[in-house]
Amino acid sequence: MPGRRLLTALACAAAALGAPAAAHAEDLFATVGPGFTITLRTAQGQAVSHLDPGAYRIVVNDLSDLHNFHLYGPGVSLATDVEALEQVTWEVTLVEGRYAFVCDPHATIMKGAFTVGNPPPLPQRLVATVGPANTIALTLNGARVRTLDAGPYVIVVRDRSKRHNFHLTGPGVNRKTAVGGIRTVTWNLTLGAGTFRYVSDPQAKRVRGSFVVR
Ligand SMILES: [Cu+2]
Repeated sequence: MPGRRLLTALACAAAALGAPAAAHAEDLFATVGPGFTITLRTAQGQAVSHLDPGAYRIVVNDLSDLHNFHLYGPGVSLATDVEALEQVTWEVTLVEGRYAFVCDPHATIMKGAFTVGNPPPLPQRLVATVGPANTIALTLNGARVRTLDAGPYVIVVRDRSKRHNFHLTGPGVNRKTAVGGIRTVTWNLTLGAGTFRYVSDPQAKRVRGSFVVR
């Protein structure tokens, strides 16, 4: 019976297509409430901070009518209702990148995040200051920058003197604020290997600094 054979072949093909995802789907457990807590854990009870890309089944327990569980990231945006208590199961495919989960009404305090695969590093935040006296500095977490790893950076430039500017030069980089103004600006830069120098142009011999990117 050709018809029967065709059906069997289709069934086998469907099973073969479905099998890899089913075989690798890992269960994760999301819980929000009843208090101001939100968690995503593995079957072993460990908080999720990093996962391999792939298929996951997430069992969500929303135990409060004040909170919800909202998961978002590349290709995923799923949320339970705030006003309802519910248990739902989400089938998701997580790809390389950064994912986060929050309770939407309390997103500043009820939140978590994890990486999948090996996403590129997030930019580090540097603070550049010049003035109000004859001072200039570039800092990372409050410490003066001497060396940096090559990569993406966000530089918040606080130009606090009309007599000065902040002028950064190095391989492929030449950015400056204007003399005569007081302002804060943000630069998004990718710093490659080499020596970088920063000065206040009106007093470039005295108000200056440098660092090395490796
Ligand atoms: Cu909440």
